[in-house]
Amino acid sequence: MERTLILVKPDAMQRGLAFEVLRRLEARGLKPVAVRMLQADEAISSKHYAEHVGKPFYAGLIEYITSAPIIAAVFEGTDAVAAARQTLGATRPTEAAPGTIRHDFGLEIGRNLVHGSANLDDAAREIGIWFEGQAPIDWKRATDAWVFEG
Ligand code: DAT
Ligand code: MG
Repeated sequence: MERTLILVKPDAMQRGLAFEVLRRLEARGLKPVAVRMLQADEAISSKHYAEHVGKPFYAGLIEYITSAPIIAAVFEGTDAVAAARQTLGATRPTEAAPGTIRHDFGLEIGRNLVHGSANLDDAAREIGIWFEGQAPIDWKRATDAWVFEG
């Protein structure tokens, strides 16, 4: 089954919304298989956001993501990458659909609370970055058969 990398960003941590963000993904049916809290430094953040180097918002993005602790998590499930992105909502909160995390808790693109991998290749790459040396846990959840048909 697919796995995707989620980051609860500093604004969600500072605003006391960290576990609301994680709760929404979990309630959707996605299964947590790895979690860690850390304060990101420039080195790990620039690896994660390598595709954005040189863009006008890059410096602010690195400053933001390193400004407070974050929670990195891996969620597993059917179409986990797309499903998580759907629950997160569009990158710009004012363009995100009602009911999504970014819509319901955010207003500005530079304070959009949460990251989710964009595709399967990115998910594998990002899980490697944030969980180097910490293997996700393959576990059978008691409710799996009620969430996953197969
Ligand atoms: P996403 O986080 O939805 O994958 P992205 O990969 O295009 O979006 O950008 C990464 C983050 O960078 C995004 O969550 C917020 C910030 N960002 C993107 N575009 C921006 C812009 N035009 N101005 C300010 N910040 C931006
Ligand atoms: Mg992205």
